[in-house]
Formats: sequence, C-alpha cells, structure tokens
Amino acid sequence: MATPLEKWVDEQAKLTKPKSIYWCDGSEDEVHKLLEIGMREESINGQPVFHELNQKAWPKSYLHRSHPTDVARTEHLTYVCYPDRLTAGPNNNWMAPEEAKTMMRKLSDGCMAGKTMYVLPYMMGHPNSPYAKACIQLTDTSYVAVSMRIMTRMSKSVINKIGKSDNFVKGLHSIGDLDPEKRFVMHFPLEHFVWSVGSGYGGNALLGKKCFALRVASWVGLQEGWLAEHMVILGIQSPDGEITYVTAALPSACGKTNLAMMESALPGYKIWTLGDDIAWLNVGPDGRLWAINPESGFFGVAPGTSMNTNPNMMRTLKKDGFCPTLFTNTALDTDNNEPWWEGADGARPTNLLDWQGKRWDSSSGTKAAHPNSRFTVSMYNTPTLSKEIDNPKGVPISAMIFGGKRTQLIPLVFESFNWQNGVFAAARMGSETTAAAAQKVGVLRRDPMAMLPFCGYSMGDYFKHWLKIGKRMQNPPKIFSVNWFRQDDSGKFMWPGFGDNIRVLEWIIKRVKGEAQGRVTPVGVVPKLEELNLAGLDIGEDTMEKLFEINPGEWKNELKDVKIFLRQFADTMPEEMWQEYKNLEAQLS
Ligand code: GTP
Ligand code: SPV
Ligand code: MN
Repeated sequence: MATPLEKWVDEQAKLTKPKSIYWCDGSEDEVHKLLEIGMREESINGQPVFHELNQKAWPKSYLHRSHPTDVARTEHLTYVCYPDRLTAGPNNNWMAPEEAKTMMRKLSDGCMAGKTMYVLPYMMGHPNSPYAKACIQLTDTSYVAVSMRIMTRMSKSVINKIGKSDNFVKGLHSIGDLDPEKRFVMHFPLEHFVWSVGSGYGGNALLGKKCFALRVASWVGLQEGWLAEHMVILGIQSPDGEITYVTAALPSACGKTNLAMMESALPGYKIWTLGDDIAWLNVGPDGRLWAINPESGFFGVAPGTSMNTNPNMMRTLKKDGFCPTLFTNTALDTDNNEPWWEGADGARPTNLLDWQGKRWDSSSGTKAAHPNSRFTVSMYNTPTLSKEIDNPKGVPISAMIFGGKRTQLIPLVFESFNWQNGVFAAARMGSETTAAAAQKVGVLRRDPMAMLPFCGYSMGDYFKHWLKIGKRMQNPPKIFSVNWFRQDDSGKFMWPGFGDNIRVLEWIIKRVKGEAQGRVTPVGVVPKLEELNLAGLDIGEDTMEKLFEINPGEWKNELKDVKIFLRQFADTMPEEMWQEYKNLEAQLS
C-alpha cells in the first residue's frame, strides 16, 4: 500500500506531468550529480543552470543566472489562503483556498512536461530537536534541489521519519515558464502546504525558508504557543569567556548576515554564529526563551561582502567544505573565471560579464552584479560556527535586538523599559526598502519585527501573541533597538558599523548583566557616552551625541505615521499597544 507521502507525490506528478521522478537522498555524490545535470542537461533562459567557477580560488563554487525578471521576492504575488480573510489580515494578500487551488491547478497542469521532478526530503531544524519539522518539496529545477541541499538538512532518513504518517510539510514548486504574469506563491497554512509557480528565485522557490519557516510556521506557532521570527541568532563571547546568546531582527538586506558572523573590533570579544535569517523561539521549562535555527545554510547578499566588511563570510565562501557553494546573479570576471560584485575585495577586474551574462561596460552607469545577487553556502563552512549549532534544545536568549535602515531619527541603540514596551518598539519599527524584494528602493515603510512580508496572519493577532509569550516567561530577554544607518547632513553614515557594532553589543551585554546604568529618554534607555567603549575609533563627541539625539518634534511626526499604520489592524490590535502609544506621546510633550 502506498504511504500518504507516496500518494501525495503521485498526485502532484499526475498534475504536473514530469518525464521522470527523482527521489533525492541528500548524499554528497548526489549533489554533484545534480550539478552535472544542471551544467549539461537543464537550462534557464537559454543558459545552462550552473557554470563551474575557478575551483582553485572558489572551491566547489558554481554561478547561476536567474531569469532577468526573476531576481527578488515578489510580495505582490504572494498570498496566504485561509477560509476567512480576517485571519490573513491587512498585512497579507488573501485568496480563498479553493479559488487559489483552481488557479494554481490551471497554471500547474503539465508544467513539468519534459522535465525531471525532484523529490526533496528535508528537516527544518536538527532532526533530534523537538521543535524540528519534517518536510517534502517537489521542484523541477536542479538549482532549487542543490540550494535546498545547502540550506536545509536534506536526507533520505526524513522519508523513514515520515513513514506512514501524513504529518509532513508539503511544498510544490515549478519554475513554470517564468512569466511574471503567471508567478504566484500560495500558502495554505491550515494544510502546512506551499505552492509556488513561475519563479526560481530564493524566498519564492526555496519553500522551506520564508514560505514555511516564517509564513506558515508563524501561524503554526500561534496555534502551538511559539514564535517563528526573521532573526539572526548569535553568541557573544566576552573577554572573561562567558557567552551571551542574543537574537536580532532586521529587515531584508539590513545587516543580519553581517551581524551573525561579525569579526569584533574590540579585542577579547568573539561572535559565534547560530543563524543569519530565521529563529524559532520556544519558552523553555526554565521560563527562558530558547532559539533554534531551522536552516543549515546562508542565502546572503553578495554586494558589499569583503574581507573588510565581513571577513568570516569570505572565509566561509572560500572553504572547501562538504557542500557546494552557489553564486546567483553576481558578475563574472572572465579572465579568472571568478565571481565578482560591487564592494568586493581588490581592484575591479578588467573584463566582466554582468549578472545577465552580457559584456559589462564600466561607463554604462549600471551595476555589474545585481543589487540582490546572492550566495548560497553551507553554515558548516563558517569558522565562527557555534558549538551549540546542533544542540536540539537550541540556546537560551538573553536579549532581543530590533533594527532597521533609518538614515534619520532612530538612535544608535536604546533599551525598552520592559517586554510590553519592547513589543511596541518592535511593532512601530520602520525601515528604508532594499533590493531584496521587487519594489522601489529607499522609501520608508513600517516593518514590525522585520516581519511585514513574512508574518502569515494578521499583525494585530501577532502583537497579541507576542504579549502572551512575554507573560509566560519568568526570565524574558531584554529588548533593544539599534540603527547602524543614521546619516549626517551630508548623507554620510555617522556610525562605522560592521565589526564596530560590537561596541553596541558590549553595552547590551552590560545592561543584561546590570553593569551599565544608562540614561533614560522618552523612547528608552540609551548609553551614557562613557559607557560605550570607543577605544581606537576616530569619532567625534559631536557625532556620538547626534547618534543619540532624540528630537521630540520629529518623533511626534514619526508617531503620526505609526498611528496610521497600526490603525489598519484596529480590529485585532491589543489595547496594550495603544497604551504604549499614548505613554510615549505623553513623554514627548
Ligand atoms: P537578508 O538576507 O535579505 O535577510 O539580509 P540581511 O539582513 O542578512 O543583510 P546583510 O547582512 O546581507 O546586509 C545587507 C547590506 O547591508 C550589505 O550590503 C551590507 O554591506 C550592509 N551592511 C551590513 N551591516 C552594516 C553596517 O553595520 N553598516 C552599514 N553601513 N552597512 C551594513
Ligand atoms: C530576505 O529577503 O529577507 C531574504 C532573501 O532572506 S529571500 O530568501 O529571497 O527571501
Ligand atoms: Mn531575510
């Protein structure tokens, strides 16, 4: 008798009509076979799926070029499908499940004709973790199969684990004909099912990531009493050897990967990496919040990555590890067969192909690498990997950090007065938009907890859920907000950022341990300037003061914008959030 898994795969094959079905086992041999298939048999937009890069300089590395219209997440084509619209909330596109399925069936009928359907068995989370979930994704491109092998714990043992049960997360993915008009990412949270057609790109196609581990999992977490968040997880080792674990939520392309493996500018400090994008957070039996990273790889922004900004990522990318490394939509230095991007180390190579594979003209004013070009690399390659990475329980979190890209207004760091006040600070977060999603770049948008594109249900209910989780903890993490991106009048970043962010983390740890007094402002507690270690940093006192300036007039305007945003959720918004709003408003007058 067929198992529910076999039956489901069979049904999807009847619909999509692939020429063959390939059950992946996640082995090293297999991933190299998939790369070969991608280089010799499959193509996207008339180009082979993979191009082998200089193996001496970049071991096991391959370049992939996606379709030129398919270079970022497409939020306007992303839907959550509940029987009722209210559950989805104003922060999501909604479609009724049956209507969505009828549409998707039409788009999927025969979409894998002539192709191989890959069956990918994988775990989100360590297989021994009580918080992990067994998943199956179907896809028709070797690029997604190899990417999922890097980003998740893929193994045939997952098939045994699922056994005769029908309790597994389902993902059906096809690149279709890559027509942007026929591109949809549909979530069915009640069925733990994601159905994506028409895109091969990142968060649209690697269905374990944003689709399951955030949108669907956030809803599952609401049912089961935990949180799925867009957060990095890191351990900060101080000179006395003690390690403090923190999470940080920053919107897409706002510095999570950099923070996750930062090389400290202060001697004696060391960062240990646990995750760079997603955290699943559970209240432990000890009344603390515990974090696991459901992923096993990084899908990181290439531009700006260098030995200067993120040396540990450069070492990660250059390591001859177990898994291959993929580069997507970077430029190609044709003299050396090496990937290249704006902000890379060294002089710009003379002969470059741009991200579409066309000869690049440096006088054209265009970027050679796409601004959202990325690398996909195994987390086990990183020299800063935490020894707790495969601990099924995760790590206990002492502080949660929230931040956005704000060239104005928001101070370098402040601590919220308590959990509820911190939830409000995170709820009113804003950030200037980036190239990570198909949208206008550089405009301020509200992005509560960096989850606006990823919270799979109504944000009012989400804030309520956060408040409830807070009440269940005897020892909740302290909540901080940061902003690495404040600019002076001439548009220059006032704070050096990157490895120097350790100076802010040091103050955060001091606050956690009760070793810094701080200064109370209407928005929260900021450091007294003498509490920040600025040794070796060439930064004027003026600049430091400006980094902490709180201008009541500008803050009142900010609050007006916050109110307009939060009012959308009026029907589900917890009263506590409006109380916090009123308190802050009063403090500013
Ligand atoms: P997603 O993968 O999209 O979720 O992004 P992310 O949050 O991991 O962002 P990432 O760390 O890749 O950083 C995105 C961009 O911000 C890169 O171009 C970095 O060089 C830049 N960046 C990161 N940290 C800092 C910082 O401290 N200061 C400044 N000025 N720029 C930074
Ligand atoms: C993001 O946009 O936040 C990412 C990249 O991490 S993607 O996986 O494409 O969503
Ligand atoms: Mn992200």
